[in-house]
Amino acid sequence: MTIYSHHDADGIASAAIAVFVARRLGLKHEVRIRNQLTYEDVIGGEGVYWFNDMGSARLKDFRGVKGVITDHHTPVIYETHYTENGNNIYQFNPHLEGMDGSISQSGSTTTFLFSAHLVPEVSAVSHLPIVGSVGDLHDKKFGRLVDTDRELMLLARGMGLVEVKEDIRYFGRSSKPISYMLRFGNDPRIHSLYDNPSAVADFLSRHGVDRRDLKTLRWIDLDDGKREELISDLKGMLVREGGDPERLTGEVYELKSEPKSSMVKDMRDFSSLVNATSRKGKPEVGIRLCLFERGETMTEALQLYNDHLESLRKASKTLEEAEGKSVGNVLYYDFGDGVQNNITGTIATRIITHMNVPKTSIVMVMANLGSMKKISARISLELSEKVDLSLLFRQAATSFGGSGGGHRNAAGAIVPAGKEMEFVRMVNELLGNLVTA
Ligand SMILES: [Mn+2]
Repeated sequence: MTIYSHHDADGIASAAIAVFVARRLGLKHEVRIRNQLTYEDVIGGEGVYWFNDMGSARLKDFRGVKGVITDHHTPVIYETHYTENGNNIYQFNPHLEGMDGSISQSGSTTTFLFSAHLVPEVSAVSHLPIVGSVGDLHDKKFGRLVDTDRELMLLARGMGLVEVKEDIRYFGRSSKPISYMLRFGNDPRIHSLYDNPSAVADFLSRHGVDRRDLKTLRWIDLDDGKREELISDLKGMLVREGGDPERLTGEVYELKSEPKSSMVKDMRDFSSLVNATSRKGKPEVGIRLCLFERGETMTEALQLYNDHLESLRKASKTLEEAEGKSVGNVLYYDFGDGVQNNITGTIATRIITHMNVPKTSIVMVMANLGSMKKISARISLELSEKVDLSLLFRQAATSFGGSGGGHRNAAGAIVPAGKEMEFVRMVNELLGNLVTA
């Protein structure tokens, strides 16, 4: 069996579930992790294929493939059994059930649901859908996982794999010092602390944190009482600034098997570690982490994580110097060869999260990919209520001989190099038609 999967945390968690299933069934298997499926990838050969967290957007390009797609990206064909063009494919996707795959059911949740029918013992890795769901930010809108993602989270809790807590939802509870967490915590943003290290230091020493511990003390090192004290002060600040204090706290998930000292005790931290292994070209390390390997695997993963952070730091430097250009409601950055072409999505997320982009804009980040241009885009949750970015991207990209798709609020495309400006103009026009319609 050939297992294909997407290159982010959701894809790696899905691949790990598929590997678990293949091992249980005694199937020989090979794993291929992709940023985007190539035309060769979707031409079937000998044996069975299993596409995870990808495939649905490309079903029309499949030829002679036997196998299964477990995905949550917007499909091009709404059929569970697809037999055209010599294919024999079973497609499982929440969109076929009338659910929104961008919030209710991640790729790894879909892979897990399918797997549970084949191999019930897969519940031994029921923490993995959480890794994928939080990796895809499915807990962002409501401050907790919902719908099918939630059902599997409750299963993992029942299996004793994870613990669910009500706590602060800023990123880095176990991987970053509190000083970093509060400095860059952004949802909701506390203006008097945001990107203001001395204000953060004052805040923490007011609460009895020794200045010498500022660079090391993590949120999960604090006892419950201290955490509550900080949260109530932070909420007070939000109230005074006219922010939304309710958004500060919500559900967080912890891996029970990790010691408290672990930097990936918090599952969003775990998910970003898994993501980093893949972005740095070693997804097999992430898959092994997902399947409970530690020791040298963890050491290697942490090294890859540091390398990944370094790439992101370089990218944000490039970003600081770069100037976004606008065409109508599209704000785009073309980095050419200046950034790794598999982190354009990460950069686009960063721009829409941390820079003051109008809620009506589409943010696009471009990088070179051989003779093609890789384009990642994000829109605000508000705009995604009105517009499905995955459809815009697919329509525009295919009209230039490229491919595109994704989710309502996050999408990507690959178009022939030189066509990117026409692509930008077309997306802006399609957006205009939809918003004014
Ligand atoms: Mn996904």
